[in-house]
Amino acid sequence: MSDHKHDEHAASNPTSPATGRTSPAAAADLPGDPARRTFIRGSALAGLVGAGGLIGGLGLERTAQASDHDKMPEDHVASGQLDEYYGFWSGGQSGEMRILGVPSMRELMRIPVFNPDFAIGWGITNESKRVLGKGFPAGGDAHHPHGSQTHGHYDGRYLFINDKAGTRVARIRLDVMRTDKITKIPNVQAIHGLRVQREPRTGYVFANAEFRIPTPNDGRDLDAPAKYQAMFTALNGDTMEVAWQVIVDGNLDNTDCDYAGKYAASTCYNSEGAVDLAGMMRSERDWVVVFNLARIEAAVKAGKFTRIGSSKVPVLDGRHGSPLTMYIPVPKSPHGLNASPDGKYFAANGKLSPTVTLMAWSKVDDYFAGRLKDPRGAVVAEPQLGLGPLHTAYDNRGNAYTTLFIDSQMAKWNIADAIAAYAGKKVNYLRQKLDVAYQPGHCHTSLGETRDADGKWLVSLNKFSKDRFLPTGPLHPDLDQLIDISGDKMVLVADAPVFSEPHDAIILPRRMVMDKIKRKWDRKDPFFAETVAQARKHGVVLEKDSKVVRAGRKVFVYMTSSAPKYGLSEFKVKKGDEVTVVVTNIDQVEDLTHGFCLTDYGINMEISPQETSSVTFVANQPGVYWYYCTFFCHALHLEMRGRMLVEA
Ligand code: K7E
Ligand code: CUA
Repeated sequence: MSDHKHDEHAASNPTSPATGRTSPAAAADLPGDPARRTFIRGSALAGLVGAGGLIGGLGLERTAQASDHDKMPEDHVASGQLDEYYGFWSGGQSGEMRILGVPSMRELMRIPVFNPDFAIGWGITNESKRVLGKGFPAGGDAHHPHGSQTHGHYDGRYLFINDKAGTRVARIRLDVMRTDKITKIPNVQAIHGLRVQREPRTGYVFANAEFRIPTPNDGRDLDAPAKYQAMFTALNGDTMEVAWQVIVDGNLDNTDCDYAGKYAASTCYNSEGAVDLAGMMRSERDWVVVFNLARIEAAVKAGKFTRIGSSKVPVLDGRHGSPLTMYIPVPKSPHGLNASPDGKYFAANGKLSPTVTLMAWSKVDDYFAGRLKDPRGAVVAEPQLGLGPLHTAYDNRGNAYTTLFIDSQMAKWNIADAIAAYAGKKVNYLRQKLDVAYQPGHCHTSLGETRDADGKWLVSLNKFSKDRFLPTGPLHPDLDQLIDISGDKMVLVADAPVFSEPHDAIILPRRMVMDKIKRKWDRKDPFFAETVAQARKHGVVLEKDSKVVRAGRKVFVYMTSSAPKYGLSEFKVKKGDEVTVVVTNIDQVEDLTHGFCLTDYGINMEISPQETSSVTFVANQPGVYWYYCTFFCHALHLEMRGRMLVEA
């Protein structure tokens, strides 16, 4: 009777509405008039800096159009059916990662990463604290989820995500969907852009520091911002240790790398090195900086680096004139950086310029080989797309899709035609513009950051939802819109409201993820191995024994859980004892998770089938305290409880 937890509810709550509210307006199908976009400088700045006015007007101009998808919507996933794709969504300033089904856009699960979470006890259990580290911050600002790759294909080992607020990078195991390593990046502040090495494998995880700070940052230099620095960081994806850092000019925004394992590249804004808005806008051009991985590794090997403060990390100088880097001038304040899945190009998105600057990796080869003198020669196209290009995604048919933040549109354009136009040919590279609602930031295509881009789905991650949903108070959800790109035209098929605020997402085929997923914990899993080892020292067999072991003022309370009972229905400690409760779920039934909540002690944790979870606290309040199961596991779930007596 214990294997039918909430079946009725689980299957009946698809979040994506039927289509019919979409607005692939006929007019928007016509390629925009590039001439109109040359107003960009004035109006884009007004739109971005004084966002209120422009955004305020935009929603009202939209007229809902009947969708041509009247029959079965593309995104319809019936009750009980599985989605074709897994989506991994950043949870933004919630600090978590989320799992969505695509195309239903149903939220399947949340993975706490940088954020404490009472449901599963993240930040409460000893196992999670080992990952989070001592004195972890209260949360995080996660932007960019990416999946580990081998030869440019997802390999289903890990997900990685940045924390801008806490200057950290986290790794999540795909088999159990749990965060297993978090690394604080030294010498820098605010890790923003994040990507993984594709060739030969991940390998490196590349992390951009966005804010420039004094080096070392030890309480000086508020008045000398010219001395501030930002660094590009590479971590080892296997150990999550920092491999090296490169000092750059300007601050780093987004990053991507090639498909050959030779280069990574980052957009830089604020080449002025300013510390206020006006100063950051002064120059007409900023740049993309390309990192030559082989040269950086050789320089590390040759000892051509410094170390800063107590950090062991090799720090190299990659500023202008360094042989390690290439600075490609692009229109000012570029944002997204996106490598095309054919392995040939990378695009810097204009943000304040109506253009995307497309560069060729082969020209980067030429530059480092001395065949190309002017780095600007790496540019092979600079299509004008519309106002506020932020990010670009790709299909497998040579097309690119760029979000236009200010125009609230998705622009589809053809790469080959854009290159031809840049070379002087009269061709129209714009294929379509589709209204989205509203102000899109990232966009992402199914498998679009790998060689396996399949040109089926595009998601537009919109920052504003305004009038699209029942009002939820002053704070509105973001709106992630799913677009079918399998045909010649983009067709909007689903709206998914999302909590603040996913910046980016990736979409993987379900078979590759499902192949790796564990339905129960392995008793030998490293996630709780340390807890198991400690029990062994106490002569406790976690799968069998329920007992209390006292060592001075430290008390270890071991118990099993099996629906609907804990192995101990009571235990005694003394006021002031440091108590460690270790619960092992010996149930074998899939989905039969128990919880352990200790009333009035601020403790809850999840114990999934075959998992061991533990928590340590000081018993500072005398009295009887009930502990109870928080996951509805059985008809007698409410009776699954026991008492802790804290003796005065
Ligand atoms: Cu990838 Cu939002 Cu951090 Cu663009 S960022 S939107
Ligand atoms: Cu165990 Cu509810």
